[in-house]
Amino acid sequence: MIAYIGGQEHSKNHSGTTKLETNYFTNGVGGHSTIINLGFDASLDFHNYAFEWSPSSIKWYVDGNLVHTETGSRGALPTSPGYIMTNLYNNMNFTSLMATRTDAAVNFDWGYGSPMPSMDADTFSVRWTGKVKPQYTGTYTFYTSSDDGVRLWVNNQLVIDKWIDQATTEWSGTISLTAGQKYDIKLEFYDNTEDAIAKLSWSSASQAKQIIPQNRLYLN
Ligand SMILES: [Ca+2]
Ligand SMILES: [Ca+2]
Repeated sequence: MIAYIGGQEHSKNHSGTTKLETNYFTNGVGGHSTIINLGFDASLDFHNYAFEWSPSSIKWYVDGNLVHTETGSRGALPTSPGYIMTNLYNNMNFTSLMATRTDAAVNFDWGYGSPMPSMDADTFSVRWTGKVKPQYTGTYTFYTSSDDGVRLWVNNQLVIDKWIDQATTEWSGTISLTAGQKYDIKLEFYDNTEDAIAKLSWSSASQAKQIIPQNRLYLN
């Protein structure tokens, strides 16, 4: 499933930032695009974009207001919630939102590229948010591998804080978790120049180190 919110046109001078495009993909099939007039210029102020998945509907929100609903009448809705929400920004400080989608895991090596063809290859940022549900009780170690900066919160605790330009580097932090409980997770990332890499893994005494898999991630 990819639920997507983005400007209809993308450019550095913010033309086209008065509209959003929503779309969803089921097993890779899209074609459910809807253009929404925002009634404001999204580049001028901070606005909150979100969507909510359930088996029977997907709802898109702007500043807490429902702007669009899909119920499957245009094609089957995605059936799995096992994803993390992804906001893509065309600058390094999360103020120029380009698109919202979901990812099945954070395991990206964009090289000298970027997450979207219409995004610049440098000076972009990505924020992933959702929930993580551990299989075991105990102390978990979370690992980021990134180029460049990275910050990670688990259960609203800042466990990795390396908001710096850097070649690919792995950092880690630990937190105690309880099996089967969902915890808020937020990962922030920026690329300044050259390579762009973002990966998120975990391990515990009972859990071999792995990229946090789709079946342990939730949108909400
Ligand atoms: Ca780059
Ligand atoms: Ca870089």
